[in-house]
Amino acid sequence: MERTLSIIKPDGVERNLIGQIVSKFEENGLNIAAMKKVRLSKHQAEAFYAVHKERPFFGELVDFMTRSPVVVMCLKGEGAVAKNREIMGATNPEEAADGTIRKLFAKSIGENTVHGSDALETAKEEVAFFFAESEIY
Ligand code: IDP
Repeated sequence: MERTLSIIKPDGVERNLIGQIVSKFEENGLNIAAMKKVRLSKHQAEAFYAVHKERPFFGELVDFMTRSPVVVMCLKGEGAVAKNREIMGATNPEEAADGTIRKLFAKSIGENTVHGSDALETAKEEVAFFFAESEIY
């Protein structure tokens, strides 16, 4: 069993897509082990995306992620990290496979509806960024 972090980004929450996105995870065998809605502070968004701080889009990314609430989830299942990435689709929605969340819902490479941890080690750190052990079922 693996755990991974998923975030429904502001563009997804603003468009009332929470239910449809959560259904995709459940239909594909992932279990929602923890879930909450939060409004990220600038400080939190900068810390969460610290790996991208030298990228030209960093400021835009932080502004986007803080403009309205997000839904954060700990997903659990066999091969959850890779499975979540598969369900999400490529970063750029134009390159995302048919049926993926980003192909269905994302508007641009920046406003791409969902975040998912990219590896097991990052997943551990990202889950711990948002959830205490006692909140994960
Ligand atoms: P990922 O979310 O698919 O793992 P990353 O390359 O880790 O993709 O980028 C993190 C996030 O930064 C993306 O999901 C997207 O929101 C944003 N981003 C990535 N590339 C660009 C870009 O070229 N312009 C604007 N935003 C970008």
